[in-house]
Amino acid sequence: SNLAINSLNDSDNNINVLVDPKDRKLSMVHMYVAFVAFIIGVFGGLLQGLARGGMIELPSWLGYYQILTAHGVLLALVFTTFFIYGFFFAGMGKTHGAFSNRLRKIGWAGYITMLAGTIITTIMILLNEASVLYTFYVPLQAHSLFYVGLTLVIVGSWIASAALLTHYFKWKKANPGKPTPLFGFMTTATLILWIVAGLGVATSVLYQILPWALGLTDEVNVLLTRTLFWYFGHPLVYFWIMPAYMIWYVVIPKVIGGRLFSSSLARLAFILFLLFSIPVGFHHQLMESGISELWKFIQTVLTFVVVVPSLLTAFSIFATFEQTAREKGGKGIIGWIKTLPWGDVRFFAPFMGMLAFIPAGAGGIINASFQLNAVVHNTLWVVGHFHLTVGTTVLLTFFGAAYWLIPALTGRRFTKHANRCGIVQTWLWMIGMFFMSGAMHLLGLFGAPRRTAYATYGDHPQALQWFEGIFASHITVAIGGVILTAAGVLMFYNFIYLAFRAPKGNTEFPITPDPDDTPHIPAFLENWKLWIGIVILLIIFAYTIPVYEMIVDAPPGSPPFNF
Ligand code: HAS
Ligand code: CU
Repeated sequence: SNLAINSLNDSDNNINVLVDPKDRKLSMVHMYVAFVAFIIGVFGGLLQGLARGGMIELPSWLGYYQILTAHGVLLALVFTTFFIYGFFFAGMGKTHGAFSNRLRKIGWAGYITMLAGTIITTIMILLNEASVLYTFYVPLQAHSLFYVGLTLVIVGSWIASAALLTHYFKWKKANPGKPTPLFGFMTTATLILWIVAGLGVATSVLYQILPWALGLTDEVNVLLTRTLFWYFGHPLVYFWIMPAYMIWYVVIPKVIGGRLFSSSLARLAFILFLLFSIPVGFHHQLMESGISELWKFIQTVLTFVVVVPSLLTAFSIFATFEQTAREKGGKGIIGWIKTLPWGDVRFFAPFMGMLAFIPAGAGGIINASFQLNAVVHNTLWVVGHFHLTVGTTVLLTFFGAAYWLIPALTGRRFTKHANRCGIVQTWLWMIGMFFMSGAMHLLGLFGAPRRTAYATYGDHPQALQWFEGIFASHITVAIGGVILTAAGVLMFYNFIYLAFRAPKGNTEFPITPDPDDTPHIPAFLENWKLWIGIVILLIIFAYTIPVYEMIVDAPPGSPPFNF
């Protein structure tokens, strides 16, 4: 298992040359923001777990909802977004050639706009002027600058997207008739999804929430804000998982010394994500009044359609593993698994993420099953669900990429020491999450609420008995949180080590060659106008009538509520 690590530093001599130093710098500045946000977010999570477990009392100047907001915004929004854009700039520079000076400048403009927005938003949260959680549901009201900051993050990401997309389409123009590299294809699908989704939340913030927070309007249509939020919020979770899937599709096959199983299947999965991620937001609003059952049902059905590309991904990745292992002499029905490079954290961390995604995805299907949602909605079960999906699958995959990406960007070597720390880090994360997320799922089934500091349902004996089980207990949640904090600190150490301390040298940027079927890809897969057209039709179909009803039969507007 150490073989892979020994060879990776000199397996390809021009590896760094292939990402222009200026592009590496642009990518790396994203990583600094990502990991600073990460470590602050981790400590937010620790305080919250301990406070809710009744183990500590928060000081009077620090609120539970304030920390909860910081934790959610810094990890789920800031860490992910900055990591993803940093990864995209590096990967597009590697697979489609260096960015032109003009496009790189646009990339920087996007980065600076996002950074400015992040700083404004974080300051408002730290001042306790924005304790509205990462979903900022109205009528909870934050300082208007909080919304301004979030808008800047979205707009900045659009500017950065313009640079990335232009780079992709320039390649396409320069190589007529050729299928585009898989990395660019997947980046493009993800960014189109992100831009179309962002329009929903931007509309809500600019036309509804901001005027109301500034006192220009007295009341706000709560149902409409939530609908526009989830029109964005569901594709948001796909905006997190799709780059993780990209790492599974284009990086992991190279890391394990194999080839991706199929290029057209991978592309089909990404087109399906693009088409079906948006018209499904109502699965977050199944328990809300004011939306008729028919439209909830239609969006529930579409939710089950968007499960399909994840199943295609599971198939593709598993097939890639087996094919590679058998080529290397792996035998038996499952015995071949032994030939995978278990000691290489570049494989091991994402693999553990994949394993976590099996129960995570199953939990998602439970959430989406209309009637079952009544049992789990607004309980800790949902918090358990997203700590497995984004908190484990996405994060462990991003960590697995960071181990080679950070040294590749800074011109350093990915050492055995870093690899060993990475393996320990991955185990700690999995163990911590097993306790924390497992207990959250169970507590949720017993009715422990989410988005609240604590509730014992008036000390009802039955509730107390359920909430104080051996495993299903807030103490277990807190213990898991402590282990996760240790894992988070270790990851931050790994980042600092790989960015500043590891010996100078080369680290491979692993990208698998496009599979053999690439030249035979059906041309329509690359017809972006067609896909954008279908996306718009699906959105019109799923949202027009229910949104119209929300506006003409508007519920009574709500005045603001502040903590
Ligand atoms: Fe979810 C709530 C439904 C996926 C994140 N979700 C949330 C929230 C977040 C979130 C953050 O329908 C909370 C939002 C809030 O604050 O209120 N979710 C789903 C469904 C899926 C799903 C149907 N969610 C995700 C992903 C997320 C994420 C991905 C982040 C990255 N979710 C819901 C619903 C709610 C919800 C309801 C609202 C709940 C409520 O009431 O509030 C599906 O897309 C999942 C499909 C996935 C699979 C798994 C496939 C398995 C794979 C692994 C392969 C393994 C390999 C290794 C290859 C079917 C791909 C094998 C090797 C061996 C050796 C075995
Ligand atoms: Cu969703």
